[in-house]
Amino acid sequence: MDLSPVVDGVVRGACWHDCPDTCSWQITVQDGRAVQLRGDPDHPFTSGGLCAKVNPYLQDRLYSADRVLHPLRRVGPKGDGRFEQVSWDAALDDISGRLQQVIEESGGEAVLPYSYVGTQGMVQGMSIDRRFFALIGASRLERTICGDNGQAGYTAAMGTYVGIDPEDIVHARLILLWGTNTVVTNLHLWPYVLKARRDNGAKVVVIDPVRTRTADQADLHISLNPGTDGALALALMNVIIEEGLHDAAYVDAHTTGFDELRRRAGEFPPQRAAAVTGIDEDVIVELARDYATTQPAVIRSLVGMEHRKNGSATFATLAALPALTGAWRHRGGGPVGLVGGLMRSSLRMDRLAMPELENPALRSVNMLQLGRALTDPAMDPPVRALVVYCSNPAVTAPHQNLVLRGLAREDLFTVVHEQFLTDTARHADYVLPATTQAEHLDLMYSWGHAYLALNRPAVAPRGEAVPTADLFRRLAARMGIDHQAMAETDEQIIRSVLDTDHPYVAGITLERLAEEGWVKLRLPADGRPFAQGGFPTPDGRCDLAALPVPAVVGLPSDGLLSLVSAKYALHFLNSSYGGMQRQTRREKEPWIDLSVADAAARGIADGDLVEVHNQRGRVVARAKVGDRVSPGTAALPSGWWLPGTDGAGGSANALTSDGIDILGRGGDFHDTLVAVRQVAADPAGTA
Ligand SMILES: Nc1nc2c(c(=O)[nH]1)N[C@H]1C(S)=C(S)[C@@H](COP(=O)(O)OP(=O)(O)OC[C@H]3O[C@@H](n4cnc5c(=O)[nH]c(N)nc54)[C@H](O)[C@@H]3O)O[C@H]1N2
Ligand SMILES: Nc1nc2c(c(=O)[nH]1)N[C@H]1C(S)=C(S)[C@@H](COP(=O)(O)OP(=O)(O)OC[C@H]3O[C@@H](n4cnc5c(=O)[nH]c(N)nc54)[C@H](O)[C@@H]3O)O[C@H]1N2
Ligand SMILES: [Mo]
Repeated sequence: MDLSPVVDGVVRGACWHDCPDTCSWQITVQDGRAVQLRGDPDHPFTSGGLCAKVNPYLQDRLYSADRVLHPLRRVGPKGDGRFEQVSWDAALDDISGRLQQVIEESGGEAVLPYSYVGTQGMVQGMSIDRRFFALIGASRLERTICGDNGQAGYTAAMGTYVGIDPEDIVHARLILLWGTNTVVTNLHLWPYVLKARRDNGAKVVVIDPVRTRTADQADLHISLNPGTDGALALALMNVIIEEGLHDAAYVDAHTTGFDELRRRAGEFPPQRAAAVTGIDEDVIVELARDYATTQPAVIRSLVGMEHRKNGSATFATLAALPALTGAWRHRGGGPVGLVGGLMRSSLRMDRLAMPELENPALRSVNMLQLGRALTDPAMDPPVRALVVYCSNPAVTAPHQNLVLRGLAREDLFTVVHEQFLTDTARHADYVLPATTQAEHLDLMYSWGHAYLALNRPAVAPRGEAVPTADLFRRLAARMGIDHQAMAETDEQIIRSVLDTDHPYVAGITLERLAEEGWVKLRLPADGRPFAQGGFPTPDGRCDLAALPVPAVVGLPSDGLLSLVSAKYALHFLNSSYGGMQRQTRREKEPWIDLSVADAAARGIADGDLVEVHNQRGRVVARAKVGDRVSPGTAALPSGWWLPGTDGAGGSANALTSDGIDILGRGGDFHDTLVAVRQVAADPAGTA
């Protein structure tokens, strides 16, 4: 079917960002040039609106003067960012030769791919690329930077991490936004929350150590010590069980582990939990009663609180709440988790990477520990070639200075496929130009709703940019890899992903997607997946005590503060935009939230420049002193690119821990302790 760009007309597509909203859009093309972009007004979730980041996509990304449009070869020292333009032929010859040499001398494992969800497109983000690395026998990358701990915890308890359809939040009468900053990170879910408030008088509660923009708009903000959510959840269950507010019939019929849960909850009476969490005892008791007696009650969680050593244990504990109270019985009750599981379980996603091509005996590298992988002398073979695409690890991976030390290795051959000269790209031997969303075809995944979208290319690629899948087809051809897995076209890949008898996908074809732009998975009409039990666990029951009690770790001591570096910057999407003019101007500069008490103890006034530091690095930021965080906690937005030569500013990941969850494989970014000191008083005294 003809899916090529148009000269004149309106083309349907969808946003590429790693964001739960996956907005559908329409691009108007005149004379082969995209002239207008707008959110698809008919898409229930997008509802005609995009966001502050993506509204200027045509100017800021597609037609940006800063785009990488040609292959570039490094001419200066690593990290200097000096390159010369070369032809695709010359670049591919050199790169394929270098990769082959590394493989011959040190084996395929000496090559490490590094990518994440720079695009949520299934073709450009997770298909031909994966096949290529499997076929050359490269080290395998564990893509653990987001969602892993939450998924592991929920799955241990419920057999799934999905929960209910987020659109069913409209039915709820109590909404707990637990460790998620909806207004910033999941903007298009917010109207559903407001609708529930308007139509059902729903109460909106935010549980977050930071008074976020979302907390500002909630009916109640419960601030707690970071990492203590498990203690809070157990205390809530303690009250619920003590007061006989649990749904004994549901517990009896559809769960296991009640006695063990009761024992664990017994260890957290509200008084003790208050001491651990920093929440008033009364608030805990009232929330417990509210949660048990208001139906439907929904718990919306995302990834904010999973990035901790106790992340998966915390999520397993949270999963017991809706089973204990029988929240699942009511439409709009239960958890809303990582909804991507709906697509993972119904589409033929295995037709993307073709896992059968991969040799499971080969070494795997946890992406959270890229710095270690590049610098650890015990790595055998050492990583000699690194191929980065759809990610900017120089900014987004924890323990940034170790990552940078690795990227600076003169004996490391680094290739980066990018749209812009990111901090990672600046360290490359070759930067190869990548297309942006309006320039390539893709089938769009969503982990925040159940709408599948087709992104049709609106315009031809600019310059010499190529889609990710084409890059790896070209490389494979140069390296003489003649495998049928590399011969599939983008269209064929999309067709095979949709080729399933799963009831959710019934009636969804490429033709229909091309016509309508997006289609919702056909979910069961009832909307209450476990009202009658039937959890996808071995015994069909929800395990109320699936993982050990979440340890409380990383609490501050010795004058150190617990640093949360989540996504507080409204105009950044992870590090995308963290070095771009319009968005950095809007965000102004890196800032850090401090409590009045912690600031006073350090002689810091609102508006002062402060140095935030620990054994891993330092960041200079503007102090915002107030009541956004409680004493002991500090909040710094992630996403800023590396500071300029003046050393001001900086990426939160200069400070963050590169450890992993005690039980899982995900990260512990937010279990980071820092010291803070004043470097300059606010010069104008104006802040
Ligand atoms: N504007 C914007 N939108 C985004 C992104 C972005 O960078 N910018 N990123 C996208 C991506 S990749 C993701 S994964 C999602 C993430 O979506 P969210 O999970 O909503 O976002 P985060 O900012 O990671 O974390 C949410 C909140 O968790 C809180 N938190 C941290 N530790 C704890 C804790 O111990 N307990 C509790 N209760 N809360 C805690 C943080 O203070 C933060 O406010 O957002 C997506 N959407
Ligand atoms: N301190 C701290 N660090 C964090 C987090 C946090 O909360 N705090 N959040 C973590 C989370 S949840 C996540 S998901 C990660 C995300 O980390 P990353 O995956 O590194 O995300 P981005 O910074 O958005 O970088 C994506 C890059 O992909 C490029 N790109 C987009 N489309 C394409 C394409 O089609 N082809 C190619 N080749 N490139 C493309 C973009 O230009 C961009 O530079 O960050 C993590 N890092
Ligand atoms: Mo993420």
